[in-house]
Amino acid sequence: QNVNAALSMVDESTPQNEEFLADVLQGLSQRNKTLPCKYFYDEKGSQLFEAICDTPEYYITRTEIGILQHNMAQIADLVGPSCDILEFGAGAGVKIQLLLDGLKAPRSYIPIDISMEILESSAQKLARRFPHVDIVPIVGDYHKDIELPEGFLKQTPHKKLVFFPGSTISNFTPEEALGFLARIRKLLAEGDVLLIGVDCIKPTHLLNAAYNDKAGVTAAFNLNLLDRIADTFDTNLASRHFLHHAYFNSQQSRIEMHLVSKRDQIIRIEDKTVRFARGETIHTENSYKYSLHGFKAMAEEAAFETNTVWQDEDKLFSLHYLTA
Ligand code: AVI
Repeated sequence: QNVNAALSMVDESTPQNEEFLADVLQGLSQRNKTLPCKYFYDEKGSQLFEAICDTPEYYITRTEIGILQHNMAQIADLVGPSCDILEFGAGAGVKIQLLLDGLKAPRSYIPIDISMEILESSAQKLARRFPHVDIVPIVGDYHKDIELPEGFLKQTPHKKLVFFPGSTISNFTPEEALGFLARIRKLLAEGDVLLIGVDCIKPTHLLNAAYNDKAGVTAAFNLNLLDRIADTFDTNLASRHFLHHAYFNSQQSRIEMHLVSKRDQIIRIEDKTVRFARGETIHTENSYKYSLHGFKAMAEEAAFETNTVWQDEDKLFSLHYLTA
């Protein structure tokens, strides 16, 4: 049995309904209404996200997998033998399996995720496939300060590899992304590695297509946030009165996702009311796109050495190998 019990509840920030409600009301009371994208991922939202990854327009997942497959031997040589892998967000999918298969005798895999259930099911799955790897799930929220148990990372002389795939960093603002990189850097000792997937700037029509897939999966993903609010709170909010809208904002180098009100409406959520004019939007997500140079500059500002970067042939996506 190579799954250790979750080491500790390092963070008690599992989004409780109270925090969810406070965030919803705070976001909707602003002049430019917003909702935090981290609330996309309830059970239905997580399933929809998986489905987005399989749409023909959303190139990110399959391109990153291709880059990992194509360069695994070089990645394994760079990392060397016997490392400990940390991942923010629990991966049971293809990407972590490629790493666990391709690296030279990884010792342990430490997934850090907000959801104990997701951690447990992915850990069990991986434990069966990789009996020689120690799986040590930890409950924690990487959007906040990452507090690993005292001395946890310093207790072995082995190299640490932090894996942050999927361009999840894109959903932070550049300031937040820099702060996140700096926090990871502080967890690492000299020579440790951050292997991070970052989506690249590319022609606008490709970006717009990726966030407006023909089958409407991304639209359903965006609208599900309203269903989640409606299912959780006492409200007259109904997702059918909103439309999905996503476009590339080239000034800010980001995809913006919005929910557009189809009509004038007054929404009551618990004991508060929010007014919408027809056409008014709720800004639900940003997905920043980086040039190689732009991301390297940010990594260096966070005190990483930029080492090697791999891309696919079409230069859609990048995988950066950063060292502490
Ligand atoms: C998770 N994240 C990197 C995705 C992205 O591309 O920004 C979330 C997503 N939103 C719409 N489609 C996918």
